[in-house]
Amino acid sequence: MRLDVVSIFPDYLAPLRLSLIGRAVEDGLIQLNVHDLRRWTTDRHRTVDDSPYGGGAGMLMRPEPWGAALDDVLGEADQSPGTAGPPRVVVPTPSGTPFTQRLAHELAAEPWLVFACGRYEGLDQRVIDAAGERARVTEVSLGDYVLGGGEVAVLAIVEAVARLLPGVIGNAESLVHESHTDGLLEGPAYTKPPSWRGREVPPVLLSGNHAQIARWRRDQSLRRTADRRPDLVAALPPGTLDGRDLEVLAERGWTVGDAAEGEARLVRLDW
Ligand code: JF5
Repeated sequence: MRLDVVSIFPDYLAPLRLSLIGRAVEDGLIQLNVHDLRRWTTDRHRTVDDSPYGGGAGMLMRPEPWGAALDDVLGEADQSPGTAGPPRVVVPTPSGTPFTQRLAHELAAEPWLVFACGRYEGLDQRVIDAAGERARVTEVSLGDYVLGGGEVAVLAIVEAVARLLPGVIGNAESLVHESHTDGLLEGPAYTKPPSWRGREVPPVLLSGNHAQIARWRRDQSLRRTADRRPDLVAALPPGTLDGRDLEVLAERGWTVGDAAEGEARLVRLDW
């Protein structure tokens, strides 16, 4: 996979040369190109920002350096083996579509990703619109908070995507589990020693009874999901839940609602 990142702080992307991703870059599984946006400025002060039309607080990124940068980077299509077509362009922004494990898998199937890191209040919309006529552009959000720029979001997205590439994780089994637990949070996990500072590992995990262990883990996942992520519980298809699942969820106030119209769904009775 080829990755290009355009940023006014290219050093921010240095962690991509470390650890798991660094190894994949060294091994040639990932071709990583980090570009300084200011290379495409033409004025004495290498300006990348300006004030927004219509007024308002903060600054925006001027379109000209971005236009020139994307012309050059997207123009390299024919020179890279395996990247004959246009890349997928990813623009991190709090107003983007949510980044999920599903989107990580989708991006991992692309041969070429280009990341555009905004700073200040983001990019002039015409940069996104113009790039959209030459490539598939996806504005992506990591969550409902505001970072100083897109760089840290790119680190997170690249880490989530790279570990899905064949050969990046030695142990392919660690990826299998993830698809199994679809839609529920992982519950608590324990390792040795069995007793630590007066705290015991739940005895069921030491029992050797695999059916009982699986049931206990599912109970823990359901409870944790109900406590922390009611949105995920509401999205569970009731048809995939057994009687014990419903019992555990009922402890947290969830029940299968009236299927008068459409599909049956979980609802929370709050009083
Ligand atoms: C950014 C304008 C980009 O803050 C983020 C972000 C938050 N969730 N996902 C991404 O990106 C940097 C800030 C302001 C454009």
